[in-house]
Amino acid sequence: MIKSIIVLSCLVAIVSCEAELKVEKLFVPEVCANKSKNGDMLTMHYTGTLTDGSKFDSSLDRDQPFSFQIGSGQVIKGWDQGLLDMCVGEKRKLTIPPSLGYGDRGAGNVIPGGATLIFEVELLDIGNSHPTTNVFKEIDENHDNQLSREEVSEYLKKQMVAVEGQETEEVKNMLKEHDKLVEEIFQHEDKDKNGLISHDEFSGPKHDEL
Ligand SMILES: [Ca+2]
Ligand SMILES: [Ca+2]
Repeated sequence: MIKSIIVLSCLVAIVSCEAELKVEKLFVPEVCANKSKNGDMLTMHYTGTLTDGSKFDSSLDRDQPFSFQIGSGQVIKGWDQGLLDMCVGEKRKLTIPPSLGYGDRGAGNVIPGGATLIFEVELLDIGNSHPTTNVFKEIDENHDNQLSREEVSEYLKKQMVAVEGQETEEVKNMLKEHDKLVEEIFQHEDKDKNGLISHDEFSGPKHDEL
């Protein structure tokens, strides 16, 4: 009787041990003013592999970072738990048991059921939880409730760099086309053609609460 209880508790221990998420810090930047917490919008690069080393997905191959809100169930549990308290620029290796990944079902035809997932991730940016609220206010540097060409231009440049994180061909082309883009925006938004986009004219998100 006692023997079987010990065996049972050992089994439980093995199961819970296997179900543990492993987080290895591969790189931690010296300067870290802000650490990720639940509700933050995180922008990451990641590469996911199975335990046999085969790669099933990587944002690097697409050259397109991935953004999501942490702690809201948008991603697998292993990510929600394993990417907390992380600095911008930090790199981690997550070893995620199936219970915190895609479970017994797997995902698509790339992740078999019961797979342990290994992710190498880099945190590129931590944003606030409502990145789309009041873009007008964000663009309006001098708070005069009008958007000038300079303000729109600066904002677009910031967005491009923030999204890509680095100067890719795409960003270079966009920067080249940048003046044209600003003109297009003004043609569309500056209804009375006075060279400024007023709060009423602006068609993007401009309210504090959606
Ligand atoms: Ca302004
Ligand atoms: Ca106007």
